[in-house]
Amino acid sequence: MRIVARVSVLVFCLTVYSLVYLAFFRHQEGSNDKIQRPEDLEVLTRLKRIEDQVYKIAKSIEGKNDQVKESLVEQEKIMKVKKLHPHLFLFKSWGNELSEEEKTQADKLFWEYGYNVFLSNRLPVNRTIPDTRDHRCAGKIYPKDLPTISVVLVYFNEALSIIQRAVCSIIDRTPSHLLKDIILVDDYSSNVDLKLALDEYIDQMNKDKPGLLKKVRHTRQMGLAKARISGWEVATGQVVAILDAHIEVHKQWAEPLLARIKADRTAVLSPVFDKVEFDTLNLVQYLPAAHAFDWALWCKYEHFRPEWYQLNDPSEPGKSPSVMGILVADRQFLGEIGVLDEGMEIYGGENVELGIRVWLCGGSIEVVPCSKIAHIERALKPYLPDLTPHMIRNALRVAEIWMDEYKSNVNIAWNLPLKDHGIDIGDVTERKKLREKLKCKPFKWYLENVYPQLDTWENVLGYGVLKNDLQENLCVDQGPESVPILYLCHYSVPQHCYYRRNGEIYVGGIKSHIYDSNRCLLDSGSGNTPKLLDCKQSKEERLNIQWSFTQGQEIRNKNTNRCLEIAQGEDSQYHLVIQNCTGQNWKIQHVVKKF
Ligand SMILES: *[C@@H]1O[C@H](CO)[C@@H](O)[C@H](O)[C@H]1NC(C)=O
Ligand SMILES: *[C@@H]1O[C@H](CO)[C@@H](O)[C@H](O)[C@H]1NC(C)=O
Ligand SMILES: [Mn+2]
Repeated sequence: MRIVARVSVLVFCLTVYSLVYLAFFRHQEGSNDKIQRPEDLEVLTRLKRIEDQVYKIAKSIEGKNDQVKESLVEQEKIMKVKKLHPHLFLFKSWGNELSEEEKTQADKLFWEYGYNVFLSNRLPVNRTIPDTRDHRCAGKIYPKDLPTISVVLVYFNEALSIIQRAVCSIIDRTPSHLLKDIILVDDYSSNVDLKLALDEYIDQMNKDKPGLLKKVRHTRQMGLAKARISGWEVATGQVVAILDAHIEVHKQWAEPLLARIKADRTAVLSPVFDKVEFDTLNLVQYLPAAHAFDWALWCKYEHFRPEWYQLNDPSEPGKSPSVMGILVADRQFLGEIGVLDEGMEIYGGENVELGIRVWLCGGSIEVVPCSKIAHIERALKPYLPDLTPHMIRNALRVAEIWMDEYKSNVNIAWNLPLKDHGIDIGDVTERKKLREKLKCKPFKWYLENVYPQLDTWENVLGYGVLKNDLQENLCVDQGPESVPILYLCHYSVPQHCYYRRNGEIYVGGIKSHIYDSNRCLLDSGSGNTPKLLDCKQSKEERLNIQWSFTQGQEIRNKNTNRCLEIAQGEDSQYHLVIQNCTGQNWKIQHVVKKF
């Protein structure tokens, strides 16, 4: 059977200091689609249908030993991509005029850092970038007596010229009486120029303004959350901005943030990012959007709430369920609500944890359109393992501490059993105590008031692979088009099925948001071929998408009374069919509520 693959675009949280787009081909179907930007929704929806390969983007910081082992695997995948598309990345729209020697050098640097260091080293560190703010921003007047700000830049194996450009932009574009210090947090980088050469640069900068630049260098990998906390600890400004180091701040980036926090010290803020292309280092303007996530706790862009659109002024701050990672907050308030969860490992989920905690424990999150930051979206970074295990672990931890009766949704999203999944989430007692001490609201409040677009999945009864007991090595699979198939069990997304109390059966994943539609199994009423179609559309057309199913028994369509069964075709292979019920039995992998 042909192996079918489709592309999914995963959007990782921005704040990933070594976020790595590890682009490798996963030869299987996947529908783990993440939405990029509201204005890209249409494009992405279309892409989802036609794209044909899975680009998995991954990143991680890993303990040395694991890294060596796993990096070999990752390296192999990257080599494969490299071989298939030698110039796919760096030279697609840049570098035509370079000599072969320069190209080789640029390519080497690119594979080392995941962005164009060759070019970065040749651009002025004080380059100007276009003003991409809404035209209303330039006319805004901010109070004179704003709070002071500390800027924390967290990085791991960043190029020196990139860090210098970030620092330079902050110094040039923040009013000097407000800029208290810039704290460089090195989470155990290995590249040499971040040692002596960076120290020399710091000394030189501090000649003009002693103490302006500070460096925290860790002697072992702390992971994103702890590295950020360590920067917060050193900060002395009234406000602290915790940023990536591969950024450049825009003109007047600080004033709108400081003014908001002056007005409300419990507001935790995010600027709006522009994209800096990894190859040309050119800027692509992004429009403001809220920051949010799905039940796997992958971050995604989200529409603002309707009230924001009613303002009809895109320069106004908008409420947001979460942050992508970059955050700006009153330093003391951030401390009062527990900064970040130190129990988070490596990467992932810590931004969602912050978002939920801030909202539930007395604050709010806002995206501030007049504050803009240009951020390099890396193309890839080799030598690093898959971050998924860390994502899962951290997501389960967030669920356990914050999500009350909804915590099982994280298990469902990752297709893990509800109990005994065997994943160690660390000690959560301190964080649970913090939640009690701060008298935080229940998670239900968050779902109802802050992020109602999240589907609560309350009526999901069963999830996981779906097997017929006549052929237990075969699983129901979404198949290539709109016809579900039987396929050797591989337990990944295309085979993830869901049974809901309303009788719907999804094949090939479940969407986290109510505005998205799932793919429903249906009996077209004639013929023997089952179909898989958009649920909302099927409902409108009154197609037969409701099934009665008891775990371990038949799956019978409520309208046509026919069953989902398997039958041997002329090729002697088993196929998925719809036919008069003959008493075949099905089991779904995990049961949420007995059915
Ligand atoms: C950048 O720095 C150079 C050297 O100090 C200076 O001549 C130039 O005017 C600066 N450019 C900008 C845009 O500030
Ligand atoms: C299926 O059952 C219906 C109703 O019992 C019957 O009319 C029909 O002939 C059956 N079809 C087949 C293919 O056996
Ligand atoms: Mn980043």
